[in-house]
Amino acid sequence: MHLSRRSLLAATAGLATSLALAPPASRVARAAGQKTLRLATRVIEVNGKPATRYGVSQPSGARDLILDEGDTFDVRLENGLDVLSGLHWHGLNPPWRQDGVPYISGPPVAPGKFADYNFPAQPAGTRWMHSHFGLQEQNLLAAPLIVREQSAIKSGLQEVVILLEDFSWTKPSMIFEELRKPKPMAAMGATTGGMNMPGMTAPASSGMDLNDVTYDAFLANDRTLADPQVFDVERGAEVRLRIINAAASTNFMIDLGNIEGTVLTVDGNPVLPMKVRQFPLAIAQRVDIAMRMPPDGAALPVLARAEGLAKQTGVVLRPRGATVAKIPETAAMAASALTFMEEMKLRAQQPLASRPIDRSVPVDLTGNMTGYVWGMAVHGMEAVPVGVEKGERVELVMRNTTMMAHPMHLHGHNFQVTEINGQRLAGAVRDSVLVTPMATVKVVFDADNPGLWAYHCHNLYHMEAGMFTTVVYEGFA
Ligand SMILES: [Cu+2]
Repeated sequence: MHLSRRSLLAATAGLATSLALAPPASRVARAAGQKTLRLATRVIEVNGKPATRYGVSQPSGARDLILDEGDTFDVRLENGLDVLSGLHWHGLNPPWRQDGVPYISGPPVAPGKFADYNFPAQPAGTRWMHSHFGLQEQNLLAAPLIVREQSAIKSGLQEVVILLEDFSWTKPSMIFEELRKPKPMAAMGATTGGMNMPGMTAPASSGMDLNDVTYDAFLANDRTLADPQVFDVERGAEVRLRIINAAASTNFMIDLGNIEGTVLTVDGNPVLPMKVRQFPLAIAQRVDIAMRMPPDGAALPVLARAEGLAKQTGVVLRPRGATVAKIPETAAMAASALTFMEEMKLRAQQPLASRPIDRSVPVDLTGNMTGYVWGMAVHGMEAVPVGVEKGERVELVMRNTTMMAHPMHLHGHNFQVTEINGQRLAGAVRDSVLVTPMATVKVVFDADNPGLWAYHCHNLYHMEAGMFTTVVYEGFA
């Protein structure tokens, strides 16, 4: 673990370990109405070969945890793995002790033990859950967590949940080790151990670096386009897609082909309807898109292309009787780099109340590929937390000083995007925003959930290499 993160954790370790989240295991009965999630290994098939990976499922075998708006999040998490683990409820705003981040909100869950969670399942929308322990997320320990909006329930639309992931046959620890090996400038651009060096996937002149890791496959609901999931839908019906980017370090471009869909929410939060055929989905982000099946009854693919690459994954929507054509895993053209074009157009349907900013915090995103060292400098200082007081309107001014894009995620709060590269906007309410190379993005949030919250880059390897800090309320440090 990176030094800055370790020193940060040292400051809070005493607090975190003294407050056990769950009572002693095996002596406590399961409460009525409680749902059980179990972490265990599972075998999936990737391009004809079996892969043993982590996973989460319910006693029914279901992967997706689906609740209704207004429900209580009443969950027992059992760790059936032989390693310390846990799940974070990404996009929900629980009390901080139930956020599922080891050593920040509480201890990890030991093998054979469990932890109980009980809080209002809010805000409603497309959320997800994933391990926040080490590199387990790259081991596919992630799943959809949907709190269906009353409006979605009433609409009666069929819902199609798509979880996107990046897959490698190489162990996550090996991928990270390879990334951290010193890279002499002369070797830049040469392929080393399956890693992409700067310049490999972006025009040489831009100096931008899109992908650190070369993946073996991209998955949609654990499957590749060699054998995609096929959803049965009604001819001409309107369908609500809930798409989740659960990849460890891949941004995607969602591609609806010739069909125009309507963006309903981003990161689970309603936006003014926006018509799209393509939509960028950075790591950890979600988008809900309503799309109508064509009257001719043809099957439709919903595709996701990895940023900077022609490789794609996806699912198929199939009306009764339609034939499903084979979809190539490589598109005709590479997806371009994600930009702010769509983000600039998004408008929150429920913007934050208008009020002055009480605290503006400069957060520089720092690092370089040569040493694979990443960081967050708060008020110009590395390895210090963002201090806030309850009741404040807080602005985070994220300035990316690097040539990579960083999907920045704040726990326990949803923020509103208010400025991109100097241009003011009443942008989307989100929990994860992509800050492209050398860009500055401002977001605001209301400090209404006291505690100690993770605030980090959601590129798993950037986070592991130090791009991680906390938001700490007065009285909680
Ligand atoms: Cu990053």
